[in-house]
Amino acid sequence: MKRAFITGITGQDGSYLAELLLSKGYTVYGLYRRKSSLDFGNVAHIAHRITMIEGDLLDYPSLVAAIKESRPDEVYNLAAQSFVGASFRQPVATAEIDALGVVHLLEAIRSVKPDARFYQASTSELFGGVYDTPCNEETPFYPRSPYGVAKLYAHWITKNYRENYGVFACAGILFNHESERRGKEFVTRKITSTVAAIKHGEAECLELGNLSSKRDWGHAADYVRAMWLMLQQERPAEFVIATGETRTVREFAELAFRKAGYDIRFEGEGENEVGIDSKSGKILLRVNPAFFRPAEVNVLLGDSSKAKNELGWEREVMFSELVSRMVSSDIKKLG
Ligand code: NAP
Ligand code: F7E
Repeated sequence: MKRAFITGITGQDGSYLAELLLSKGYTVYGLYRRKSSLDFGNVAHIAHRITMIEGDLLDYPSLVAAIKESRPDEVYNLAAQSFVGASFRQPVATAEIDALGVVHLLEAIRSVKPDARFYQASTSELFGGVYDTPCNEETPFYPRSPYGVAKLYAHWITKNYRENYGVFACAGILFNHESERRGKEFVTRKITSTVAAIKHGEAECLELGNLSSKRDWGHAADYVRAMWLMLQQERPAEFVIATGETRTVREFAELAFRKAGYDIRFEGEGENEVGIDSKSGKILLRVNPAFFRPAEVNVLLGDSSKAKNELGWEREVMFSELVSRMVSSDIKKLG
């Protein structure tokens, strides 16, 4: 029976990956952070099937102890300060966790279990300001946020440990992936949870920043399958994982409202743009400049041909179904 150690197990991807590995018969270990109120986040429902180990990416001794205890065949490093917006306000913490945290973990692996296979959660934010889309494994990087810059270090140190020390280290360059478990500060879940609140009469209006920003959005359950596939290959490598389609924030919001039974039309431009309910004439969506970023990544679109050819990876959840599932789940939760 294979053993896997997942950091970031309480987050969105960690929970889907834990479910996938349990279904494949793995013994699963997960790293959780000490908090004032103990909760296992997105894995609370399966925590009894996982050995949860307390630790922190910032704390090397706790990682050494975790690797000693779990003796993993596979390590998935999903832990991160993952919100781009917060990285502008907390650049140092973001760098410490997302960049240095990774070298702590790689060192712990190298000294305790050097034959463990390692997956690093790289990101399409590495491409950032690149306008030559779709991006693939050969596209040059140009990160546009402290988050992207920290992840760039993590990406290269992962490759470096492979080349210098022979660690079986892979990096998945994943484009945005969302789900019913997505944190509520990310734009998709902010939209679906607010649409649900409006539907239940608990909110009046959704406030967003840049509506014209474009993202390549898939479902997290499909993307964790790609992580696992990468570690089953003969040789470690980098892979882009994406849907190959891109939509604006405006399109996501329009569809989410439609799934909840509202037909909204957009009027105005820039900071004055609003989304109006065609039936009642009420303003359901407003632009609030407070949600704009100091530096924006305007468009992301990925080409995952390599993953299709070499891993046999395909996404199963289409954009419309992703939005439906998130909206229904949020409406149900409030109900
Ligand atoms: P998420 O829901 O924000 O989960 C992040 C996880 O990291 C949480 O379990 C969090 O624990 C943990 N964590 C944060 N700081 C830590 C620290 N210092 N030590 C140990 N654990 C720590 O993120 P996600 O969406 O699942 O993303 C998973 C990974 O993929 C992240 O590395 C993210 O940057 C990367 N990524 C995500 C996407 C995407 O679209 N979702 C795309 C590309 C790459 P708490 O529960 O205690 O906060
Ligand atoms: O923003 C715009 C915002 O915060 C998407 C993380 O998982 O994917 C994620 O990063 C877009 C941006 O995700 C609001 O300006 C407009 O252009 O949902 P987001 P992200 O920044 O793309 C990458 C691949 C990761 O690696 C990250 O970990 O939406 N936007 N109005 C808004 N964004 C937010 N959050 N809130 C708004 O009100």
